[in-house]
Amino acid sequence: MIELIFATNNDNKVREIRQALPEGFSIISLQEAGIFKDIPEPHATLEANATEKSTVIYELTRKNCFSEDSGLETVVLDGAPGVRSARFADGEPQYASNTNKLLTLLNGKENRKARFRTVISLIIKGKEELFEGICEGTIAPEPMGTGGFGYDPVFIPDGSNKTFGQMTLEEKQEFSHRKKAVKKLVVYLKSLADR
Ligand code: ITT
Repeated sequence: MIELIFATNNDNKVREIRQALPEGFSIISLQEAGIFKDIPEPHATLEANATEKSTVIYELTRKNCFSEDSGLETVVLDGAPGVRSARFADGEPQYASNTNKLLTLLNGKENRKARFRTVISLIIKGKEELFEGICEGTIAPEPMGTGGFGYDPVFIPDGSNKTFGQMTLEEKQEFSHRKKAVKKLVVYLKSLADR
C-alpha cells in the first residue's frame, strides 16, 4: 500500500482524488492527519503554489505527500481567473460570487473557451515531481446543475453537452483535469514501486 498525505483543505478535492485512485493507494487528508493549517498560496503560477503547499506539509511531517493547485483559465480574459480562481471575487473563496463575476466579465463575449488546469506537486523521499492535467471546454451562459464545486455549474467540457455541475462524480471523472493529473501521478508511483 502506498500512503500519501494530501496537502489540501478542500474536501471536494479529497473526494475526487480518492475516487480516482486505484487499489493499492491511500491518501490521508490534512484533517485526518490532525494538521489544521491554512497553507499560503502567494505565487503567480499553479506550479509555484502547488510546490509551496507540498513543501510546507513535507517540512512539517517529513512524510511522503502531495498537493494540487488548480484553476480555470479563459481565453478572452487572458487566462483569468487562473491562479486566482479560488479568490476571484472580493478576495474571498466564495464559489457563487466567483462564478457570477466570471459570467459578468464574459457577458456579450463570443469566445467562451476555457480550460481547467491542475498541477500536482508530489514529494516522495524528499524529492519533488510535478504532474499536469488539462480539461478543455467552454463557459455556459448561466449556471446549470448543483453537483461538484467551484465553477462546475458553468463549465462544459469538450465532448459533452452538460456542465460538470450536471454530472455525477463518475461522469466528471471521464473529462476531469484532476483525474488526468492523478493518472500521471499513479503511473509515476507505480514505476517507483517496480524499481
Ligand atoms: P487547497 O489549496 O486547500 O487545496 P483550494 O480550494 O484553495 O484548496 P485551489 O487554491 O487549487 O484550491 O483553488 C482552486 C479553485 O479553482 C477552487 O476553489 C475552485 O474555485 C476552482 N476549481 C478547481 N478545480 C475545480 C473543479 O474541478 N471544478 C470546479 N472548480 C474548480
